[in-house]
Amino acid sequence: MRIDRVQLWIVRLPLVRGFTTSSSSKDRIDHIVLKIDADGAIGWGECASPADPYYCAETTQTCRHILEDFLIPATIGREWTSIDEFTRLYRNVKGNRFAKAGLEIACWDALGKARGKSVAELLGGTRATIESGVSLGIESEPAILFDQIDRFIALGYKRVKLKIKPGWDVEIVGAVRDRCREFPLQVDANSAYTLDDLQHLKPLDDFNLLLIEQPLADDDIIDHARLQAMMRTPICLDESVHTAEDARKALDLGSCRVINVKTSRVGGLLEAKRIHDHCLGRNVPVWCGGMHEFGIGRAANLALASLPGFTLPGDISGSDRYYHEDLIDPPILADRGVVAVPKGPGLGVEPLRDRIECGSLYYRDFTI
Ligand code: OSB
Ligand code: MG
Repeated sequence: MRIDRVQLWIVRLPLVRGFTTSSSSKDRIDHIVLKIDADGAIGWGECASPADPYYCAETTQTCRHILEDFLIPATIGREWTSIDEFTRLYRNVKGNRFAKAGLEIACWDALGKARGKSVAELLGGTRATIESGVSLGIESEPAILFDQIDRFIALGYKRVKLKIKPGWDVEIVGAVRDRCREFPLQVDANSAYTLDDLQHLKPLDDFNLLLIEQPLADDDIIDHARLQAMMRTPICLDESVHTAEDARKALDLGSCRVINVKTSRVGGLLEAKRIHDHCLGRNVPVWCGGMHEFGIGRAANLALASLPGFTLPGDISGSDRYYHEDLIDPPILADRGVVAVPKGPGLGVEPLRDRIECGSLYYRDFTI
């Protein structure tokens, strides 16, 4: 395969509901959308980096810079026969994994279309449907959160994830646990704590949580190991894991017992599959996290989550939770908390050009 043309948009969509975590607050999402022409096959990709550097170091604009000045020049016009070979074209580019993921996803889509196979099939997926949970932000009032929880449980979603931070943790999680008894519940701190905050973290052990996601620093696996040794509840890493090697080291150290695999955080589907394979080999459960993806990135996440080791419900909710109108039509939706993995060739979704252009803040076209 060979990429002859890359089209790049920055697309802005307003969120149906604002989203607040311990580290950021947003009411709209700016993602880069990529379209590649490769040997006559079209591939779509999405960079799901946040616009601000509060979750990770990358932003929409750093992704644009790295794509325009390094990744696209390194790959356009070059021959490749596998995704592994494709990613080697930019192996000298350090980090910047959200940027890499956008282009890599587009290659999977084009490769699938060229071979008449879905990306899920190319990856070795075994599931036709995915169990879906919801990730609920920090609210100004507990009652607003309770209403959200009631609504999504009634819709059939399979588990609830609550964002926590100091001051919105033990009390609120306890109150939610009292309201929804046995319902699968987990929390995500987005790095809001240190080991000095044990008075906030230890009591979480009493709430029968599935896991506690990224309680400590984004660049830490040492203190997470200390914390895991003190807690019964499994710790799950998100921000700290960028590669399969990171996953191995974190598991060797005992820093976590579960991993949240995000296609975009780890540089694309190939590295995400490597993390999955490593965890499956060690009997470590994984689940597919999300970054408020538009339909393109959401479809890539579904292909990933079709792999057999994704045994916990993911953050791949229906698009209607996030957007009034997605870039793809029909949008990806949940039915009683279950989302179907697209079956068509490639990612199996078709973005609408007018929706992209309507939300577009920026456009550039690259040809050989
Ligand atoms: O930490 O998992 C996270 C969204 C943006 C950035 C980071 C995170 C999240 C979510 C929402 O939790 C996941 C989703 O619903 O797409
Ligand atoms: Mg997280």
